[in-house]
Amino acid sequence: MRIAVLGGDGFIGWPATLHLSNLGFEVFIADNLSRRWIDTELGVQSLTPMDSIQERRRVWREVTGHDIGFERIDVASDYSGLKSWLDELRPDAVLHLAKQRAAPYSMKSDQHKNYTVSNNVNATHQVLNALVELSLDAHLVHIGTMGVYGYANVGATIPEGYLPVDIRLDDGSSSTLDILYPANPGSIYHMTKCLDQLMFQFYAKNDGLRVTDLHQGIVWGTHTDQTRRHVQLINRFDYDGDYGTVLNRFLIQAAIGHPLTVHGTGGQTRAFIHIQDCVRCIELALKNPPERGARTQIFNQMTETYRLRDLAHMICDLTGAEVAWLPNPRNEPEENELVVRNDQLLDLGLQPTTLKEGLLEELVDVAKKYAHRIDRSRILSTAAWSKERAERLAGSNGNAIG
Ligand code: USQ
Repeated sequence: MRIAVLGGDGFIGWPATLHLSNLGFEVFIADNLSRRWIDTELGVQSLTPMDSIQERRRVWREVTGHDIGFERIDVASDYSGLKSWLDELRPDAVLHLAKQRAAPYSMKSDQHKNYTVSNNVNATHQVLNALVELSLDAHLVHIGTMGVYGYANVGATIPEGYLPVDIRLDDGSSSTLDILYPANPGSIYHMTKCLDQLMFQFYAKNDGLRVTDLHQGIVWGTHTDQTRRHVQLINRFDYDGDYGTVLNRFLIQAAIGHPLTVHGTGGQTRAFIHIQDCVRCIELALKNPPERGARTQIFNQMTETYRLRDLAHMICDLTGAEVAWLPNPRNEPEENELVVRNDQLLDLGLQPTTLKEGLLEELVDVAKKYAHRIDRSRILSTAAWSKERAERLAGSNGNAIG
């Protein structure tokens, strides 16, 4: 199978590329290297030292004999570049990760909101548009988010994308319809993923495109079997307040003796998946496309749910860390329940890696090894969801941290 990976230089794109290349697929990356530029903009760096994309590909070829293609293309703004690249490749599948993927970054300022919306929405639309224009029957696999469902306490299990609803008809009878689960985004970033869903719905219906949307939970971990093969194949690992995600952040904080930055009560419950399972799920999705003419196939790509304060306590028990209870910069329910169906990927063969399997310790070790690269002043999350929350944050001045 020939696969075009849009955004193959990122946190998921890179290990996914290696995983697919290792399976013997022909893999070609298009990436504008924006994640590296955003590091420069923010003045932070990955905890792990990353080589250039060219060097990474060279090392992979040396280690495995497999080539990975690379073209520097801005998927969101360079439509003709994207189209001619796809036309030349004629891939069997397109894996789409060419997104600004951080909720806090998307909420930092009006400019970051504009950038996130224009980049993310245009990127998805230009890919769909190009596939139709080129009459390319490639299976599009997109990394979406569990965040499209929101975190309201509905009291019912979250289904995989679609909700059967009874509609009361004018004659008093009723009819059942499967609708996209009501979108309930919690940030500008999550909002773009809700908009993606509508674009997929339209293009699957109107043009018969084959689309799989993977509604992914929070990814934790950094290494996969393939990134472990050489020190220069290492994956990026974000710890800062804009791009670091909660579990990886807590583990890094524990490793360097920083109190764990729990927002609010820590009563937020979220879905999680390890990076190794994430790349396996991508493989499973690629191998199991929907039929042409079918609706978008939606899989919930997560393996466990945890309440944040339980996670924090688990890490404190493991490492002796302490918790800092911080004002929450986000508008989100203080407490929520989350029960999620994920039968489809399990049925396809996913064997979940759980938090209990010793990988937490591995991450603490990675963090200790590279602790000298951490700028402690970049740990707190400063992007606030509203002006009122920004004032509260400024007032607290990070005082909860001893
Ligand atoms: N949180 C803390 N302390 C921290 C950082 C985060 O308490 O130091 C809390 C947040 O307030 C939030 C939860 O942890 O309640 C999750 O935050 P996060 O930054 O780990 O994750 P999120 O912003 O939701 O976004 C991440 C990825 C995104 C992906 C999403 C999956 O950046 O690309 O789509 O996880 S999900 O959360 O399931 O929507």
